This record gives sequence, C-alpha cells and structure tokens, in this order.
Amino acid sequence: MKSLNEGRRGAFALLLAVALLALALGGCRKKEGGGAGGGGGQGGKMRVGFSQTETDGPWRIAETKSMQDEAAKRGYELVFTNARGDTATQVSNLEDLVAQRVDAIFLAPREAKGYEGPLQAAKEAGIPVFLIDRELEGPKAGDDYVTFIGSNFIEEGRRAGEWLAKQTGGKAGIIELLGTAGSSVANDRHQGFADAIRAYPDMKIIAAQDGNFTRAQGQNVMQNLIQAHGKAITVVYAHNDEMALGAIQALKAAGMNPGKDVIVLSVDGQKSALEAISAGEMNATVECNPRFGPVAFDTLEKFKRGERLPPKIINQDRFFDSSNAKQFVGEAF
Ligand code: GYE
Repeated sequence: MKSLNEGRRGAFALLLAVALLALALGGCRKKEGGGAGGGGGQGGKMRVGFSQTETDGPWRIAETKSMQDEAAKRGYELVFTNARGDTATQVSNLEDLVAQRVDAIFLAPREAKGYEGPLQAAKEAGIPVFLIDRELEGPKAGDDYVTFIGSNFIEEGRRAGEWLAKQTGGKAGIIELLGTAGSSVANDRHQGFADAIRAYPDMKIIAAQDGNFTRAQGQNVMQNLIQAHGKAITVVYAHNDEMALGAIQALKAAGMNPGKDVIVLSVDGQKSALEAISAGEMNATVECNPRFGPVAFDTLEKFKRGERLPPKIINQDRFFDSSNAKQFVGEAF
C-alpha cells in the first residue's frame, strides 16, 4: 500500500501535468485566434487600453460594448477608462494607461486638439496608439499614432445636405444642432453639410447651436430656438440622433409637427431614430457605425504582424429614411 505522502506526491504531479498541459493548450489557442493576443503583460494576456470619452447615449454604449466583446472574444484584457465628457480627464486617463504600460491604446478623442502630451509619452514608452471614432488635428498617422479608424464625417454631412436639397427642392430654413464643440465630428458634419447646400441660395441655416450630442441639451436648445424663430423653421439638421430626438420633443411641445411641417434629419442610425422615422416623426439619418470592436482588433493584429497600414481606415455607412428604416430597426443599436 502507498503511504499517504506518496499518494499526495502522485496527486500533486498529476495536477502539475494537467496545469502545464492547460497552459500549453491555452498558448496554442491564443495563436489560432489571431496571434497578437500573446506576449505582453502578466500571464501572457495582452493588455490593451481603451480611452472612451463618455458612456452616455446608445452610440457610445454600443461602441464600448463592441470593444469589450471583441477583446473578450480574442483573449485580450481591455483596460477601460471613461473621461465622463471632459477632455482634461481624458488626458489624465491616457497618462495613467501609459504609466500602467499597457501594450497598446485605443483612443476615442473627445476633442480634436490637446492630446500631444500623452501621445508623446506613449511614443516614448513604445506603446502604439490607434485612434477610433474621432480624429485629431495636428498629430500625424504613422508617426504620433498608428492610424485612424472611423467614418468620414465630412461625407456624412454632405450626404445629409444633398438629401435635404432634393427633398426640399432647394428651399429651407434650417436649425443646425451641433455636436460637442471642438470635436472633429462636429467640425466635419457642419463642413460637409454647408458645402452641400452652398449651391442653393434659398437653403439657409437660420441658427447653429451646440447641443453637445445629448438628448437633453438638444431639446433645451431647440426649445429656445423655436421661441426665437418659430414658423421660419422648416428643417432641423442635428449632428446626432440623440439631439434630433430631443428636438422632436421640443417641436411637439410647441405644437409643431416634426417629420411633417418640420423635416428632421441627423446622423448615427440608432434604433430609436429608426423607430421615429418609421413612425413618421423623423425623416432621415446617415448611418455612423459604432461597432468598432472587430475592425479595431483586426487592425491591431495587422500592426503586430508588421503589415503596412493606411493613415485612415474608413467605415462604409448606409443611409436610412422612410423607405428602409423599418427593415433595419432589428439590427440597430
Ligand atoms: O455620432 C455621437 C457620439 O464620435 C462619431 O459621438 C461619434 C459621435 C456620434 O456621441 O452620437
């Protein structure tokens, strides 16, 4: 008969063998899943930072979830930071990620300027930074950051403007609800729209005001603009669906008829906007896809394999109006 000690030693050896086998298999599986998972950090898991601007609204919730789901699926540890709508907080979040020596950073910059400090720190620490969703003015792709992944916001504004010109026969009194001041998105969605309507002298932007991409501020700003401009308003062009939905509330409260007397169009393509279009209270929205996870991690893995990357990787977006909104509600965020 074996002594108790011998028995224990045997069990321990067996456990050790199982543990080693599990480690070896885990390593193999990680390589199959795209390769870049292995290497950095403790325990072989690659640690990737994600600097998010804020977590309000369906668009940002969908973006965050897509990044978290994809990280989990591919076996990365995602170090998530939330700047809560404040650029200074985002800069310090980035500095923390660099101090933690994450293996790479995904940055969704709230504003277009002000990130030179943390970008330099990341560069010195050898941490690659990938811009997702919003762009920066000044820093260069391939040098200060790897590449930008996202939509073409000028194009979004242009598509909105062209659709509107057709819809109105080139005559409109427009309220423009602007996204977060200083963001590349607000600048570009304005620019593209203004370029598209320039050829139509009877399409006029009566007022353009900051609604900070939120429903509450969109509603509030719209309420004041209705008081100031009343019936002269025939169109609301909002830089995102949340503000458009806020504006719809304000129009209704003022006894106006959104979707009918007043055309409402915006950008994003979230579920509640497609529902509003189906219900006839809103007219159109240019899609801006928030589901960055797959393309973001594909790009990181290409970079790790040493592939050459373009300075911009642009998402292909669709356009929703009364002809197709119902059809896409099910897959919307
Ligand atoms: O349209 C908006 C969000 O940066 C592209 O930000 C993004 C925009 C999006 O708050 O809903």
